[in-house]
Amino acid sequence: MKFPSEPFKIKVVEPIRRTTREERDTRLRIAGYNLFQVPAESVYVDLLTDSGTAAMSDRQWAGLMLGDESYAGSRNYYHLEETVRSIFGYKHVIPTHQGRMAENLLFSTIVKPGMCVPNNIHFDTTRANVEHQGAEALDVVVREAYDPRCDLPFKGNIDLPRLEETINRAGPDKIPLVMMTITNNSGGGQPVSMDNIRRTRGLLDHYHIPLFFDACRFAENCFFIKEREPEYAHTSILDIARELFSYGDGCTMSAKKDGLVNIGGFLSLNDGQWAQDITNMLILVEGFPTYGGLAGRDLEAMARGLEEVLDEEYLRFRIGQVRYLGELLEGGGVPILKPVGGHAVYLNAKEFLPHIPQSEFPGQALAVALYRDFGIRGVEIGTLMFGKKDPVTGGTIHPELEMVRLAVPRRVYTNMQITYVAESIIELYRRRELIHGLALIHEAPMLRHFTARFEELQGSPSLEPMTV
Ligand code: PM9
Repeated sequence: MKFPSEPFKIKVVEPIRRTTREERDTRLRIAGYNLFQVPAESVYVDLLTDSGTAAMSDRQWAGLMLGDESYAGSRNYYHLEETVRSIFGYKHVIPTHQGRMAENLLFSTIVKPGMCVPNNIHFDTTRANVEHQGAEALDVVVREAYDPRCDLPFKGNIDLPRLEETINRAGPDKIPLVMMTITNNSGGGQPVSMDNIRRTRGLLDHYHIPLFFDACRFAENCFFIKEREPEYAHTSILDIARELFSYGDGCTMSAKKDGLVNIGGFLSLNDGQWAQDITNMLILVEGFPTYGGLAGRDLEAMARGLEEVLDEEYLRFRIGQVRYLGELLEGGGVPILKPVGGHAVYLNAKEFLPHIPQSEFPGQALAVALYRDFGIRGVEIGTLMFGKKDPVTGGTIHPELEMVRLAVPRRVYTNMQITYVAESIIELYRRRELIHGLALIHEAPMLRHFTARFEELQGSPSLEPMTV
């Protein structure tokens, strides 16, 4: 079956509200055209993020009732520790309330000002946490990652010659670790091959530099390895994951993605001294090491989610549903980043809206139009999220990719809702010249996309009032 149907049935439903175009227009104005500021109740299909938005299974909900809320030594921590060790294989397991806290603890412990942290592409919170330490966050993904039309199986791979050049330029002692984001979110949810991971490990061994994974979407990455690297065609997802993590020294994890939970994360690593320093800091800012900012029941749901996410039936449907959306859009002529990633379809805003220059935020303008006309919320991954100030001219350095990400929550929407999304975007594409650019009127010094405010440059196009 090309697009496998849902390997689950629905036991609980959450009604979603239909809204008028007029209401959505008002919401946008109040929100300063920032979709992070729009109340979720005014959204019909919410593809803002696949993070923390999964539907938990009956087994996970049952696990919540087994939460042991003891301050120290909760049995759910030991279950989580055992589960993480059996998949990831690292000695120390440090729970955190979400991924960015794991990043913050790791980088504040081992990264010093003037250092450099290479990654295939840093996600926004990873970049911000590295830069917050006064270090450089450097992206060293293969060149093809920046070409949305280039259809290669592993566009998340690290460019090894560039990595080696960086090590020689900065000096190995200035590189406390190399990160690898699996799958590579900011580059289109693209996977990294086992071959590339093995070679990266080989290179780093030569310079005695540790390798860490940003493991949020590790199961999806492992599924792509199984599908696309022939020698893994008959290996289980669990065994692929075990081999993959064996090439690293540790990982940060936002379990809000492939942990199939609404909150949770962890850091796992081998180095005893780092683990001790991180644990000391954890106690100061997050909580005792056997709960790390979470309730016992959350730890149980996370342990169970990590077991479930390795199920191949689930992954085949999951990757298939995202691919289904991508193929419908392509069929309608809509420019998308190729190949379709693991958790999201990325609209290529530069090609969708060639009449809007990057200085007028075409990605954000497209996301705004999609919400206003159809009640669908995506997220800009482009100039707003990754544009940088030029220290010399004071102008903006635009990122190469200007995209709108449609991230599909896990086990939440039916294929009919996904079809609605595709048909809406195809309709919007037909009248794309009606969409105008935006002017930025407020920005925070860091992670500006969450709170930025805009004005429309030419007012909103007047269309028939539309209820979706
Ligand atoms: N990613 C996402 O939507 C949620 C925040 S932005 C709306 O993609 C990677 C690769 C991520 C990520 C979060 C984090 C941080 C780290 N690495 O959100 O702190 O995609 O749990 O994880 C989001 P937390």
